[in-house]
Amino acid sequence: MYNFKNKNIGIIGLGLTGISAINFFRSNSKKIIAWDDTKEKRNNIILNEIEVLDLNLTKNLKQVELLFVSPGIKPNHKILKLAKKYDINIIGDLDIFWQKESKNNNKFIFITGSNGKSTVTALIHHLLTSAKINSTVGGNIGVPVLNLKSGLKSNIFIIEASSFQLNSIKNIKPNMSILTNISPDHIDWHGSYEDYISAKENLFSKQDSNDIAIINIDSEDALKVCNRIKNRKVKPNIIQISLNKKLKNTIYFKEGKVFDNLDNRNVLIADIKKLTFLIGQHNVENILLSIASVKHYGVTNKQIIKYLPSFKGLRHRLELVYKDSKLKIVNDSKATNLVSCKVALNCFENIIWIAGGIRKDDKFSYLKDNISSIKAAYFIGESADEFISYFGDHFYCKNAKNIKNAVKYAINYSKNIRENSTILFSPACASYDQFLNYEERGIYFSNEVNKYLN
Ligand code: UMA
Ligand code: ADP
Repeated sequence: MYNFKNKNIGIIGLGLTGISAINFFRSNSKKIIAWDDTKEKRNNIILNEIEVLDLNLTKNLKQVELLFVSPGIKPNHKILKLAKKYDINIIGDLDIFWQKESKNNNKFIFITGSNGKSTVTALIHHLLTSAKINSTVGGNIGVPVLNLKSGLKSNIFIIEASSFQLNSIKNIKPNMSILTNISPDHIDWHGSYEDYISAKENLFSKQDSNDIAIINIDSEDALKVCNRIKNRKVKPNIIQISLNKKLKNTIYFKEGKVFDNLDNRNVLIADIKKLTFLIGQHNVENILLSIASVKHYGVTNKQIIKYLPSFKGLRHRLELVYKDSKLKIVNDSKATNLVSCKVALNCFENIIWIAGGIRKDDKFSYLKDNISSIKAAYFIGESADEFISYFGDHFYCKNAKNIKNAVKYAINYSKNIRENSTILFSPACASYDQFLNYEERGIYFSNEVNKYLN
């Protein structure tokens, strides 16, 4: 238990999470000292009761008794190193949220993974609310957990948790933890792939036999996490999900159909085509995970058949932004790594691909089996030439520099091919070289398409 009252609280990072922390601590502490490395963010804080002081300076940091850290701040940030040196407690938003809400009659589903977190989080929320079960959604999906309103007598909190947030959690013990998959991502933040994996694994570390872990074991490293949990003395009940392996007590997919075998009765739920408009095998994985989750909270197979088809997917994830008889244009701006890009490339033929931005620590050879379905590519941002040097021997490539040019070139190219084609914007890279985030990038892409085609 943390005691905030009568304490001087330091806050680093004044983005969405930092502001949510200010709002929480304004009535829950003695004094707030805030800092952001960006001047513009510091200047935006005009609240009288908050002091903005450079916490990189020891004399300022020494006034702080508890240091709140925003998720984007790397563990090797100077302020965090100094705080450790002076034994100042460091806390993130998930632990405060846990302290605030776990004493009530609430239940908690936490979702993590390298890809598919937001889709699974939103789908679980959709199914629970459709079945009239109280639930609230937040976390990395875009609503800081400290902004979530408590107050309902019993509520299910559905929280998307990033590896950044999970890196430093101390007390969180979800009733249900879900791992969608694991592949390399955010290595620059964590320092190594091993540290990235162990941050995700933290989500399961306090769970015991009263709790549930749902794990998609199709990625090698998620299987390893699952096996480590199985080998623990104190452990949660595990539901394994797989598209490749035959498993007991699970929700599984066979020959186009989804089956419920959670209590060994092997009941057909429905043909996947009747359950969803979402495309791609990865979405089948997301659906199996989500069904396994909501069944535990009482949603029936009948309700799943009724409500699942109205989940339309999230913006910027394989979002169809244009369609005519010959051409589809798809915005997949949220594909910020090669794994999420590959699942998109797997969905189409005759692809005119737009990609690029800030590369992750992954290898282009991961996409070698997709080369035959790509007709041409236009690359953007700081990694454009790296893409061209790998893919240039396989299909037509051009450095378009930015999205505006890429959209224009791609649409012109599509006019010259006879087959039905798809312009796929699946960048496989982070957006920060040219945009604030993936959402701004996706909106810009869709606007350019609209400008050009209307
Ligand atoms: N900052 C510093 N010093 C630094 C780094 C950042 O001062 O060294 C400051 C920036 O100037 C900025 C602030 O910190 O003013 C930003 O804080 P933040 O990066 O922690 O971001 P928030 O605005 O608080 O948003 C965070 C999540 N962002 C990150 O983890 C990077 C959002 O996820 C999340 O929706 C939000 O909290 C609410 O929970 C975004 C994300 O990209 C979508 N997440 C990553 C992902 O999904 O891959 C993990
Ligand atoms: P996250 O919140 O983990 O980033 P999203 O649901 O927002 O996941 O999807 C991010 C990207 O990953 C999108 O491009 C989407 O098409 C792709 N994706 C979604 N689910 C999966 C999955 N299970 N495996 C691989 N890629 C996925």
